[in-house]
Amino acid sequence: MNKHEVAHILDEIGTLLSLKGENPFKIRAYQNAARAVENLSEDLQVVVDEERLEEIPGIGKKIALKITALVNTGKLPYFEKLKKSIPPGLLDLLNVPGLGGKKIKALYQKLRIKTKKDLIEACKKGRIARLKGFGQKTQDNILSNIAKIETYGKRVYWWDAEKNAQSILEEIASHKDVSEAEIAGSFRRNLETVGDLDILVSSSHPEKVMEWFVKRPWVEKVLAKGPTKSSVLLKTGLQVDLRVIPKKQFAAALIYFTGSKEHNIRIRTKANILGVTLSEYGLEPLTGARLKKAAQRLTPKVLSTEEAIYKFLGMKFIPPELREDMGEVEAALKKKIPELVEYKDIKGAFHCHTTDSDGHNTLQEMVEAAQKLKWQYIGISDHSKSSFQANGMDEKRLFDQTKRIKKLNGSKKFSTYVFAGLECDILLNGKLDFPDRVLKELDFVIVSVHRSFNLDEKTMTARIIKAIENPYTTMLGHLTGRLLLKRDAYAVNIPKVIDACIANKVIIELNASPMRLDMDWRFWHKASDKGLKCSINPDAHSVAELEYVRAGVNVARKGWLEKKDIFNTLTLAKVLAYLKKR
Ligand code: DGT
Ligand code: CA
Ligand code: CA
Ligand code: ZN
Repeated sequence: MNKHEVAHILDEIGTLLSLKGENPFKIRAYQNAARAVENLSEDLQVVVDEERLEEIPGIGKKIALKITALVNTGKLPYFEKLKKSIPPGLLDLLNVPGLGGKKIKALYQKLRIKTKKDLIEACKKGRIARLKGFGQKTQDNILSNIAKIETYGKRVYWWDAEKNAQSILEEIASHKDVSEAEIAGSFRRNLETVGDLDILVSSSHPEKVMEWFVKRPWVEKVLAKGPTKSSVLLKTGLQVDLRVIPKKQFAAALIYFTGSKEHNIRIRTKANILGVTLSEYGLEPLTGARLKKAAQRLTPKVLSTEEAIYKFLGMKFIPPELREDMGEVEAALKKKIPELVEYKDIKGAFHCHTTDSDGHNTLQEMVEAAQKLKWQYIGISDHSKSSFQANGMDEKRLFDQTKRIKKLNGSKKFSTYVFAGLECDILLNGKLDFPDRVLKELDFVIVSVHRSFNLDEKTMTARIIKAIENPYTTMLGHLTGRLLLKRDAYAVNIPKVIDACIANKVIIELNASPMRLDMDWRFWHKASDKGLKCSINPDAHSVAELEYVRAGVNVARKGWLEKKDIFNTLTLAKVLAYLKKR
């Protein structure tokens, strides 16, 4: 069992314990251990073999034994027993936003609610509203959240799909009868959520590959099995479609199944103008007058790679993440495809939390982790006092933190420089949570909305623009407050906010948390052309979450952004100069 799978099970144990009403310390121990394992920089198997698990902070003796069992045998009787002791429907209730272990336990004990169906019924009868600790508002929220889950369907975060995708792809690619293997579909296009994984392989023995594929241990259920296409469900609920394609059609099929549908339609039309048809099976001459001329140009080489096919169509290669029919076809015809930002261009990151507010790691741990990532700098921005739910800091705690940051920089203990900042609440009236006198002492200020989401668009837009106009505002945090698959964006006029940021030289963050990815990629291309700068911010609440920057880079690419558009591709010296000037 690899570290992701082990971490997943430890997390699940924490959840199960919370459903049982176990003590919070025990629950937190499992959650911390999950994070420690996920964050491990060396091979988990090696650590287990050398019996060094307990040396890892966050892993105690008891949990170390459980991890060892999981890694060595893939099984854990404790976990199996725990699962059996809880009605299966209760776990499903955890998917309802706003319901945690504690609430679910109360619903079960007091109203015998065991499934989502029970819950809907109880809401409709008004029984939840009457329950102590719940009330009318909670009941309304539960009902609307359940409706939301159904409309969002079974999509998963790109980031979660990725945990399965890479290892599955590698396993399939290493099969001896497989010559090429790629993931296509929305996953390859770096869409923020994916409906299913589409894997394409080329092989001259499709049946053999299919037989083998549906019998993989990670397959939970086979949905369909055919000679060239099969669909399976993974244990995580994600669907994987595998298609086996003859070698000479692979590139055309890869384009077709990468999509998007809208992009495919555009390039197919272009092909028709040239006298050929483009389909998943390749390029073929259209019948009729131009047949001969087109057919002459259709040599096998034209079909050998995606690049060659685009070239045949008179276009530059279009990176998969741009294939959304949002101007990429026109750009490719003019040979003007942007040079998209890459993770290696990133020099550091802002918007990181610590234990000084609601983060899980200390300042030192965060900086040490940034140093391991070879970042030149890290920007610490804990919550401000109005975010009391997130343990926001008052003035005294804020200045205590800035002092410690200065000292840390002075000590030269880490090669990574630390910027002292703040994620400052935008209050209801658009004012910031601290007066200018406090803000001016900081290296940078991110302003974010964390409450009062239910304003009309005009009021919300004016509120946010007022915060942007504060002279100490450096960046705007998670512009719309959306939580993908969970909570819709609040009403706000995004183009107006973009214009206000450009006018006030305020950077907009691309919040790289895989649950947010906010501001949405669909706005970046136009905004950056107008002069908006983007900062790819992990919004990290633990050292492991610094990795979110990778998710942010993916989405920045999808938004056509280049290195020059991204603030945190600047070197430390340039960032220092920029922040000083502001
Ligand atoms: P998803 O899975 O909902 O996140 O989105 P996709 O884009 O992965 O869609 P999926 O899995 O239904 O199909 C994969 C690709 O196959 C899709 O991006 C484009 C191609 N495709 C599927 N159906 C059609 C179709 O009816 N027409 C065209 N032109 N392409 C299609
Ligand atoms: Ca798909
Ligand atoms: Ca599919
Ligand atoms: Zn925030």
